[in-house]
Amino acid sequence: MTDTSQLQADLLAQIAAADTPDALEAVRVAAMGKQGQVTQLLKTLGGMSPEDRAVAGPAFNGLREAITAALAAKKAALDEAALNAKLAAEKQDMTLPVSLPATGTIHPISQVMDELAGIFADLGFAVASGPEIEDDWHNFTALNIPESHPARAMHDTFYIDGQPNMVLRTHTSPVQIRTMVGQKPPIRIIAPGRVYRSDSDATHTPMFHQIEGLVIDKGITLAHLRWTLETFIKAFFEVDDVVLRFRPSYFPFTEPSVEVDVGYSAKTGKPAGQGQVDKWLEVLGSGMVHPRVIAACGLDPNEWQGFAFGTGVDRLAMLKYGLTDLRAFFDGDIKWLKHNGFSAFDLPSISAGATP
Ligand code: 2U9
Repeated sequence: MTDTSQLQADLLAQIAAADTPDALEAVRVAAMGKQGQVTQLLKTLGGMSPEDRAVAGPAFNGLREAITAALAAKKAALDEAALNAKLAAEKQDMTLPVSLPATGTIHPISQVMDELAGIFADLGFAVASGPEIEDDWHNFTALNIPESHPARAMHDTFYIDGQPNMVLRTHTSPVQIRTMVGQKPPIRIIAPGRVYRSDSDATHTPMFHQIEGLVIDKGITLAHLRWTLETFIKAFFEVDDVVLRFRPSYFPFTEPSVEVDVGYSAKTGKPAGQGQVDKWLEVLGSGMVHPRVIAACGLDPNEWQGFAFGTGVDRLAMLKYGLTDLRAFFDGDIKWLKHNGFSAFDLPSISAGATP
C-alpha cells in the first residue's frame, strides 16, 4: 500500500516536472507503456490470492486512474502553452503600411462562381440567394423529402443545437423554394452558395459550394432543360461541340430525374464532340420539378411546369482548371492561391471564358 502511494507520488512529481511534450511522453511510457511500472504492477494482480487482490486491486486501479488523469491534464496544459507561444510568435502588426503592389488573387471557386453567373445572366437567369441556416420545411419538406428520407438522418445533416427544426442547409434548393413562394412565375434563377453536409475525406469537405438552377413557366419541357444545359456546358468549358449523355436517375424533388454526363477526350482533357469521346464524366443532376414541389409552393402544377438542375462548383473548378486536391481549396495557402488564383480583371461571359 505504502509502495503504491510512494510510486504515485514519484510519478506525479515526474509529470509535474515534464516541461515538453517529449518529456511527458517519456514519463507516460515509463509508467503506462507495455513495460511501464503501473502496467507491471497491474499484471501482478493475476497471481495474488483473492484476499490480497481485494486490497491491492482498488489501490492499483486508483493509481492507474490518478496517473492517467494527471498525464491528460499536463498534456492539455503543454498543448495550450505551445499554441499560445505559436500565436505570440505569429503576431502581425496590422498598422504597418501595405507593401505595394498588392498581389491578391481571385480564388478558383469565386472565379467559377463569377463565370457561372456570367453565363447564366446571358441566358436570362437572375442570381438568387437565401439563408445558410434553414428551417426543416424549406430544406426538406417542401422538396418532397419526407421525415423518413435518409437525407434527413443525422449522418448527413448538421442540426442547430437546441433548435430541432433548424439545419445548416444541405443544398441550395431552399433558395428556389423561397423564390417560388415569394415571386410570381415566370421564374428563371440560379442559386449559388455554400452548403453543408457532415462528410469529410479526400473528395468531400463538410462545407462545399453548389449552384442550382430553376425555370418555372408554362409549357416547359425536357427539351428546354437539354438545350440550356448543353449551352451552359459549351460556354463553361469553352468548346463548340460537346456530347451530353442523359441517364435516368432519382431525386425526390424532380420527376423524371436525369443525371448528365459529359463526353471527355483523353487527348485534350476537355469535353469533346461525337467521335472523340474516351470517357464520360458525371457533372450535373437535373429533372422536371416534381408537381408536389410546385404545389407545396402554392402554385398549380397543371398551369406551371419547370426544370431544375444542380452541380458542385468545387468539382467544376477542379475539372476546368485541372486541380486535383479538394482540401487545398480551403487551406488558405498563399503559394497555392498565387499559383491557382485569377486576376481580378478577368471578367468571364458566355462568349469568352476566363484564362488562368
Ligand atoms: C426546387 C426543385 C428542384 C435541384 C436539383 C440536383 C438535381 C442534383 C446535386 C449535384 C451534385 C447536388 O452538388 S451536388 O451533390 N444536385 O443532382 N439538384 S435537381 O432541384 C430542385 C431544386 C429546387 C424547388
